[in-house]
Amino acid sequence: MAAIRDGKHFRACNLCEAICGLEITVENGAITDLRGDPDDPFSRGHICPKGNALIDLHADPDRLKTPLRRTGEHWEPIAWDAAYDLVAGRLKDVIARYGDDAVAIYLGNPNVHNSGTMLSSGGFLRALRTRNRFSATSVDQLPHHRAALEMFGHPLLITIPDVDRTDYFLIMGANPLVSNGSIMTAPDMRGRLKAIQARGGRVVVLDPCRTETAAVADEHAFIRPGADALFLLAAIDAIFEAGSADLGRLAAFTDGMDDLRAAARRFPAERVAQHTGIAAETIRRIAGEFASARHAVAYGRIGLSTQPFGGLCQWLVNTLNAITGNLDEPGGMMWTKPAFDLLQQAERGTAYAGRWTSRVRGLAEFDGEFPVATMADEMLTPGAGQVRALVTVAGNPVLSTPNGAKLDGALAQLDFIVCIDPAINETTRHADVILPPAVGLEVDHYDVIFHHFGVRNTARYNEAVFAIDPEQRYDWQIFEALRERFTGNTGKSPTERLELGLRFGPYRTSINELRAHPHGIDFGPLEPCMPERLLTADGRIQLAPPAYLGDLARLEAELAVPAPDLVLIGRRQLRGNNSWMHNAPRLMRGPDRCTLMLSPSDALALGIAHGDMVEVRSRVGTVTVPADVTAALMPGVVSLPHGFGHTRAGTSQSIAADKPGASFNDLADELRLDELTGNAALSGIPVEVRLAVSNGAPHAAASTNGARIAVDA
Ligand SMILES: Nc1nc2c(c(=O)[nH]1)N[C@H]1C(S)=C(S)[C@@H](COP(=O)(O)OP(=O)(O)OC[C@H]3O[C@@H](n4cnc5c(=O)[nH]c(N)nc54)[C@H](O)[C@@H]3O)O[C@H]1N2
Ligand SMILES: Nc1nc2c(c(=O)[nH]1)N[C@H]1C(S)=C(S)[C@@H](COP(=O)(O)OP(=O)(O)OC[C@H]3O[C@@H](n4cnc5c(=O)[nH]c(N)nc54)[C@H](O)[C@@H]3O)O[C@H]1N2
Ligand code: SF4
Ligand SMILES: [Mo]
Repeated sequence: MAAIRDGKHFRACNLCEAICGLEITVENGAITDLRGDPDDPFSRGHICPKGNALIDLHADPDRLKTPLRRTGEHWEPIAWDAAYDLVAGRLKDVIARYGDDAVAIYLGNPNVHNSGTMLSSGGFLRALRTRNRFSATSVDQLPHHRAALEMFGHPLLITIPDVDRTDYFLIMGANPLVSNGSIMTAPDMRGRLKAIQARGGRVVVLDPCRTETAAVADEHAFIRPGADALFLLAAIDAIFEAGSADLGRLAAFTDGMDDLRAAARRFPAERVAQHTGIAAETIRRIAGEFASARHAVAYGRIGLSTQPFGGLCQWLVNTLNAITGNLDEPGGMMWTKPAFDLLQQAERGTAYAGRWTSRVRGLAEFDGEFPVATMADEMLTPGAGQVRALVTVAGNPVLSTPNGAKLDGALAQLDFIVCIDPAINETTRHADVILPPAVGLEVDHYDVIFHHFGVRNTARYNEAVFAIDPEQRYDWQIFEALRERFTGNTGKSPTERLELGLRFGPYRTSINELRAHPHGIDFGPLEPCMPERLLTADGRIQLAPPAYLGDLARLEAELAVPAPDLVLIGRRQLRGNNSWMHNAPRLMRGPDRCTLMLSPSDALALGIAHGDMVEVRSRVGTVTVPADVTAALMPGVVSLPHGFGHTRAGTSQSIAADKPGASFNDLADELRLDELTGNAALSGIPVEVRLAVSNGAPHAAASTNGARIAVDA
């Protein structure tokens, strides 16, 4: 479909958390230019290769625009109303026969990048009344939510690093130069890191991989996967022992300082050094530098969350910031005040977790969801409450959740699956009905979630660039149509909801005001907001919640266990987005990127040369991929990107299938969880690696750290 009008369109990119402003030029109904919007006060013209891929996504011939129903091995087009009737009828049948919990829901990551879904899916999903709700949260940021809830009283009171004013940025388990930042909406991370250094500050990276971010940092240290909680406790202990722990203004409304001090005492630097791979004096030096910096902030992301101690890690990141006077202070960890504030109606002391448990593994719910690592169990284990049907929205859990092969098998035996998704991928290929919404440049956009994670308070609303064809539907229309078939009524449109939220939000703004500022409005830097914004029952910060103190015994036990010889970690790549952008031609040019990175010393010991095909085996599966021998990897650690493995039959992603790679999650063990939060432990998986097919190159032909960066950038 042609663009709505010729001329320049300004729009925030919906692909990742950086929400860069884009300037899109349209002539004769088609895009002739797409670049970073220099007038966006937040992104200032920044763009990455994925931004341009919005053009490919829009034009993708494999993208569905009208519903499909399965007939045996084939897909058949079906009219929208008939599709809605069919979906509602089949779901109601399952519910009538087996009960509400027989329907499961899986919500994938692009949901949170899409205002239509964010603002309109709730009515239909609640009407299903199932407790079997799952999402990408439990393979991602669940530990952040848990820490926010336990310490500050609400899952969304997540802390955001004030990168633009800090003098010491400690980055653990994140690679923002490639991911473009996560739970830290901050376009142009390279520029923002350089600015820290330009004002005399330091950037320090702890990562088992010498990443693109590590390469521009002032200091990088290898840390053993999963050992971050030990490092953080030792750093906290060192700060207490040096007498420099100081809550500052927070002391008046914070509890638990003594408990924290006593807990950290059990993990002095000398005790954890060997396990972390970082010398005791280095731990103490970094702790001292952190405590004495004018403004310092510690930040941990995917590498800290998706590991067996993810809960402890995100708690300790917050406590390290707190005891050095860097919580709720400029240049430290802060909170946003978004124009559309999801916390506006939140009440103090509300329970959000542990209210019920999953049927098969007895895992606790959090914010109404179970850990996705047990979704297949609920489908495969017979008995009352067994899942028989599935609704997915914007997700590909076969590639994105642990033990994807098991889930793949579980999906194949369900009674009914409906996928609200524009692609036939490894998950949706199992659907009985696919309902494809209009996406990307076809939809109006306001970032409901990512303005909550911004390093500044900004807001931006942009209209669609392209009109939709008469036979296409917006996702909110799909949700309303399904809701009506369950409840007999419909709700407010997403635009009405957004308008209400903006009008009653902290800046009393409106869609019209945002329309008048198509580059976005900057409401200024983050501001101290505690204790006013706290939502704990007693209105105080909990520095040492009992659940975390209780989990320390599990961590301590780890100190006695010898490390496995080889563990697997993941990585992100600039030219992809989890599992779903491998069908964009401009991103897929160049070499095969689904390679196993391993250190030269491990390669030598295993008899593997650069470019050899190697077999990687874990408890749950085996994959074969090319080896990339590189000094960027810590010895004892191998790295594979996730989101590949486009090899399964019956998908319709022609470009992706050309360079299919292998799926990390065919190796990820669904039984490995952070036991405290239920988040999947995707990092640090014990594996065996062996040569499968030699490429004949001599062993010395190792690539270098530099070569890897060149491939990605
Ligand atoms: N091993 C390993 N596994 C991981 C991770 C890891 O680091 N390592 N990372 C995890 C993380 S952080 C995440 S967020 C998850 C992501 O995992 P998921 O949330 O399951 O997302 P994707 O696999 O990227 O699939 C996204 C789907 O959304 C569809 N889609 C795109 N845009 C829209 C839209 O606007 N509307 C609708 N309805 N559909 C849309 C795409 O076609 C695609 O099918 O993966 C997790 N899995
Ligand atoms: N280009 C691109 N951008 C993306 C995405 C994408 O797929 N592609 N995905 C988006 C999504 S959904 C998310 S959630 C964000 C994630 O954003 P980030 O958290 O920045 O994600 P990664 O780039 O995977 O960085 C994780 C780092 O953790 C390290 N690591 C692994 N295990 C450990 C460990 O045990 N300890 C420590 N200290 N480090 C460890 C890895 O080596 C890696 O460098 O990125 C988003 N942005
Ligand atoms: S960094 Fe993220 S938001 Fe910015 S252009 Fe790239 S994908 Fe889009
Ligand atoms: Mo994510």
